[in-house]
Amino acid sequence: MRHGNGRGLAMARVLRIGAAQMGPVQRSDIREDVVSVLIDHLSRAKAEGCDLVVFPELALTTFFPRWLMHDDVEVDSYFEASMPSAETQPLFDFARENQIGFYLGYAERADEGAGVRHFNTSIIVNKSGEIVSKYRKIHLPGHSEPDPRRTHQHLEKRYFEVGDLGFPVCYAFDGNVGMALCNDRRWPETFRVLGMQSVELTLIGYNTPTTDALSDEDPDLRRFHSRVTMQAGAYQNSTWVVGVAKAGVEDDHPLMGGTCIIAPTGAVIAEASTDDAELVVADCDLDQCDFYKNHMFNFAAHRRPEAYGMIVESAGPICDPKSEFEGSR
Ligand code: CDT
Repeated sequence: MRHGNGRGLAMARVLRIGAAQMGPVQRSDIREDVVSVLIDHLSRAKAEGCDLVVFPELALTTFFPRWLMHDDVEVDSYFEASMPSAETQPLFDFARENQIGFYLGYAERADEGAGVRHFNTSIIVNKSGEIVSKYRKIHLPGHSEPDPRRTHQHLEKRYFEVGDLGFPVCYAFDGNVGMALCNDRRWPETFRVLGMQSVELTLIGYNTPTTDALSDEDPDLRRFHSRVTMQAGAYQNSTWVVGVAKAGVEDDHPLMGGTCIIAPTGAVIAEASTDDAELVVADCDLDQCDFYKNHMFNFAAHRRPEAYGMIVESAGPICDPKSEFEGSR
């Protein structure tokens, strides 16, 4: 449906989006200082006329899953027990006072009655400074025990539970907005579940090391993987995608940049040019999703769910004809 302007004319739904690639956050940085960096991004974005700013995954802290920690107090120091909190309230105040929304990734400590739980979380805050949607990361990469073969650890499975909120899509900023976090972008299932909810704008924050801890994978290849998965997700699900990095050398560990804004065509229309703090701005017409949603990717007309059952029957492959052939010889 297109929105009228009261005079019978349809208006395009153009959102000006700021993708706020952040520089590194060091272990020694305190929350108040990180929040003021985020507010600087919001101010610059407001000056450029943005409606919405997208921040990275775990934007308030260093990427702490790279370390093995045994002290629960130390671990909890990276988590937010409430959102907003005294330290993060200025972000919400800025949003309300300046009529600008944001997406924010952070570590969530949830005390919901059945014990304390920990999630890698993102939220969408509207122009009134209200949280309108929450997502808890589903694809947690890495491992739960330290791995001596690795040059750096990736202990997300140790510090976070698998998200329990599915992949929500909410109506905000005049469109259907969904969220994912970092490793989720590598999985087509993420985008398809959002696509099944008619998503028009998909917001993704990430922290991706420039090198792989177990291989000598080329950094350019890793950038390519980040892009190709988001571009495919955008095109195949007729959605804008905003992918935003925390970049630079964080506590001696290089994180890649590559922040970009991708149209429903799959084309990158704006991108960061450095591995440092940068605000990437683009005008995103949500109505541009309609053509693909109505034609090439008209799901109702063309999808064949009767042939897709094995995708949800098990996590791993359900058969391996080559192994079966070799086993029978
Ligand atoms: N934060 C995050 O999900 N990072 C992962 C790195 C995986 S390496 C074990 C990513 O997919 O970018």
